[in-house]
Parts: sequence; structure tokens; C-alpha cells
Amino acid sequence: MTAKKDGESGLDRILTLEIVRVTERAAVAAAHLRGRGDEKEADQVAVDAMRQELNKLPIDGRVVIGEGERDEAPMLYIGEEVGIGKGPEVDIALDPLEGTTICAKNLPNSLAVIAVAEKDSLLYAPDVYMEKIAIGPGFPAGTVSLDATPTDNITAVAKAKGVPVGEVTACILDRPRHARMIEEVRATGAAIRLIGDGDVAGVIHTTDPDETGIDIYMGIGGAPEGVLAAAALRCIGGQMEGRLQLNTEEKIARARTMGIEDPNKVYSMDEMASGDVVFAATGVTDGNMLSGVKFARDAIVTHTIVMRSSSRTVREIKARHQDLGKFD
Ligand code: VTB
Repeated sequence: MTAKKDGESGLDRILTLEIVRVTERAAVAAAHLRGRGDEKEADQVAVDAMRQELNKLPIDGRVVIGEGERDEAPMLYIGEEVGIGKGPEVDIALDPLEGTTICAKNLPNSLAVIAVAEKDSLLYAPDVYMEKIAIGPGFPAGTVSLDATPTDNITAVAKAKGVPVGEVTACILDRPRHARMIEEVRATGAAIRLIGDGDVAGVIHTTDPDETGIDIYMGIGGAPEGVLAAAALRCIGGQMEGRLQLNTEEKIARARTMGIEDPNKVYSMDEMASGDVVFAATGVTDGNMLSGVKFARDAIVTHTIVMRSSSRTVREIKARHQDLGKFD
């Protein structure tokens, strides 16, 4: 990989820190509604907050993965222009509240997430499902594949890690569509962490198995979340594949308008996020890698991970916000 010089793609080092404010602000807004059972409201406040902060950034940005199509999402819809309009032209993938249900139930691992990428470098994924598989850094290329069986993938991870299969843990969304996969993975002797929602976090967790206990992510989740996760892995390292689930003529036609010709294509991580990218995620609820927002008497404390692909720097930023007025 040839690292570009700072500024060459517009994704300079300053922007890397600027985007932290964007996810911090969305996370704080959503955190006010943790455990209130109202996922729509939690999402709405996160969207509002993220949009406000995003529109202060010195970028000429365009949302490519957002809250939905223009006619169904009034804010942060696909195609919306964001930023002050001056500055580098960038594509933005975002999810102001990844895991709305998790937040509403106050369960672990809901996040506010954004990826800012060089123009035209993210896969413009329609809002369909995507079959995904991901592992963290340090494995030989091709260790896992969507074309291999779950058994083969689990066995390959155990072998490459040098541990018995029984010491491997797979993260899978708890959905009826995964019943067979779950059964097969369990039959190998591997453990499964079943998650209710939040597969962006699930994928990112594979990058630090010692901390998170997760070695491999597999299964079908949202395609937009797949592109966000691929952008994150591009920065930290790891391997990921994604295959859109284009199972109706309507979905195939829609994908074609977005430039996707082969409905069965397996996308590599680099094809889902090909250029320079910066990625940030702030914890909303407590999680395996990130703490959730804390409301202290005199400050709001946020925990963010921010990284960029060109340098592979991964920063964790714990911020104490004492000017509470700015979150009103
Ligand atoms: C996942 C997960 C999201 O959607 O992508 C999932 O990361 C997949 O869709 O947090 P279904 O819920 O329809 O199975 C979410 O759960 C968001 O809804």
C-alpha cells in the first residue's frame, strides 16, 4: 500500500481529529435516551446532533451511506451535501446511532459512527442485506472466505491462530436466518457471541480478540453497516468480504442504478472502501471496546476511537466536556 502524503486526498490530519466531535455529539444526544425504550427518538436526536456538527466541518461532503433515500429520510439522506462546502470533496458514510434498539434497551455496544473517505472510494451500497465475514489483523490473506463453509472458516481461524477450535469465538447476529449457521458453528466446538444488533461493533471487535473475546464475525446484516465496518477495518487492519443480498428483480435494478452490475459479486474490504478513509466511533452504551457516555455532575465523558487508513494510526480519545451548554 502506498501511503499518500497528507492533504493529497484532502483527508488531512486535522480532519481526523475534527470528526471526533461529530460522533461525540451524536453519542451524547443518543445517550440521553438510553434505556427509554424509544429507538426512533434516540435515532432522531443522534441524527440531528450529527448533522449539526458535520455541517461545521471544513469539507465539501456528500453522504453516500446515510439514513436512507431522500424521500424517506429528511436528514442525512443519501446524496445530501454536508460540511461548509469549502474544503476537500469527500464522501461520507455514517450511522448516527448504530444499534438503535440496543440504545433503547440500554444494552452493550451501541455506537455513533462516521467514515469520511476520498471521493468515489466507498461502495455505494443500497439499503439491502449483506452477507459478511471478517477477521482482525495478523492472519494470512485469504484465511476466511464467503465461499467457504462456516466450518472451514472457523477451522482456518483456529489453525492460523494456533489454538484448538474450542478456543475460537464467532460473533453472529441473533436472527432466525442464521439458525443453520449457528448450528454448524456450534458443531465445530467453537463458541458464539450472539448479538441482538450492532454488527459494525461486531466486526470491529475482531480486531482485538484479547480485549473483546471475538475472533471472527459472520452472517447477514445491513449493507450500509457492512461498508462502515469495512472502512474501519481498512484503518486498523484485518480482512473482510461482503456479498449484497440482491434477491429480487427490484433490488437488482436498484443496485444497477447505483453502479452495481454483478448482483452476486463478493466484495473485498478494499473494494468496499478503496481510498484514504478516516473513521470514528463513539460509544453510546458501554461496550467491549468503548465505554458509553457518562453524565457526571460537572462534565460529560465520551470515549471515541478514531483512525485513518493512510497512517494506520488508531487513537482512543476520552474527552471530558465541561461546556455542557454546547450539548443543549
Ligand atoms: C445489523 C445491525 C444493525 O440491522 O446490520 C442489522 O448492525 C441487520 O438487520 O444494528 P435486521 O435487524 O433486519 O436483521 C441493525 O440491527 C439495525 O436495525
